[in-house]
Amino acid sequence: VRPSELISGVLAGDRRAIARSITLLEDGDSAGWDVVRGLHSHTGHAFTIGLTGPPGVGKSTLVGGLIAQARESDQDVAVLSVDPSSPFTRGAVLGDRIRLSDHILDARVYMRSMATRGHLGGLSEATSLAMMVLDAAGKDVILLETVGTGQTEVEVAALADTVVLVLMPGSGDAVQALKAGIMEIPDIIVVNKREHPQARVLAKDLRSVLALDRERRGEVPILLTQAPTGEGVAELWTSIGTHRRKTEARGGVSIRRQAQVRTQITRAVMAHLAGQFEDALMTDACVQGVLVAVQNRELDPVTAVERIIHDVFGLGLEDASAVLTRRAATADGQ
Ligand SMILES: Nc1nc2c(ncn2[C@@H]2O[C@H](COP(=O)(O)OP(=O)(O)OP(=O)(O)O)[C@@H](O)[C@H]2O)c(=O)[nH]1
Ligand SMILES: [Mg+2]
Repeated sequence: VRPSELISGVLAGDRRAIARSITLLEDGDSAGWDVVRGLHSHTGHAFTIGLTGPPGVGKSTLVGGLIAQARESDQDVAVLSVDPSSPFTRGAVLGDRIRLSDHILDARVYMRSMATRGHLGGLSEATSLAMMVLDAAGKDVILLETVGTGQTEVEVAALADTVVLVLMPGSGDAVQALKAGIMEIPDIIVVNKREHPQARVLAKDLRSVLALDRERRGEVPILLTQAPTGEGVAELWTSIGTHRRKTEARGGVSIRRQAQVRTQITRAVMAHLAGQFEDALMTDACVQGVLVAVQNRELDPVTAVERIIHDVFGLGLEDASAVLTRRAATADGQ
């Protein structure tokens, strides 16, 4: 299929064209870049909601509830499930599919999972481009589910306009991560499995952690839900709407998007360059010569780094040593 056909297919909302385009992006296929180029001017409409949290807390079940809410207000929905730990899930995660099966026949709900295989820009780049495809396909709401509370997961969730952290009784590690500032404070926190006797204790702990954050104190709603019965889901939907209106009123959505664009692009540049230089380092004869010289103790490692920077970047030796000094200065500053 040619990129031009994929572009017109996506713009018409064709599911196969959407699926094919996202697969190209997962694979880092250059045809995918052409699709992005063609679709970009048709984006900017979709609102994205990120749900992140430890495994098994009920994210997918909540996503099912949120789909129902969006469909009640006659909006087109897409769901992207992103699993950073699993490079081999393509198309659909079966378990999620079963959980979301209520919506499987609805032509205005599109669901898929995504992962990447050795894609240089990484999962967050591929995900943000996939979101662009869904946006161009006319989706009003994109629900982005990521498993986990590590760096990559939070990075992916942060691509959303509203970030919802889902926890349940037993998610103490995540509370500690929030407390230690390792995990960024989300826009909304959900304590799911609220019928559990410890749910209220967790909500209380979270409130005391948030109280430590001067800037956002009192700003982050903590909601209790029971996803399978739908209890609290309407309130979550309302809360997401409130966050959306508040940030839009402050111009916050666009500011956030601007920040995302900057981060995304600089990261992508660095990732692609790093990949390219790694290849060069592995194959370049001069570089290999320098490495052998260090092994044989004919050359010290500092001079070796300077030489390689000189070779690969084509910088003068003095500039190469300035690169080293600058890096040392940055490291000291941290
Ligand atoms: N008791 C109870 N069980 C729930 C609740 N919400 C979800 N579950 C169950 O918890 C299990 C995991 O739910 P999922 O929605 O798949 O959780 P998830 O966070 O998407 O899981 P991963 O994607 O694997 O990280 C399922 O068996 C759900 O039926 C709840 O509020 N109460
Ligand atoms: Mg899930």
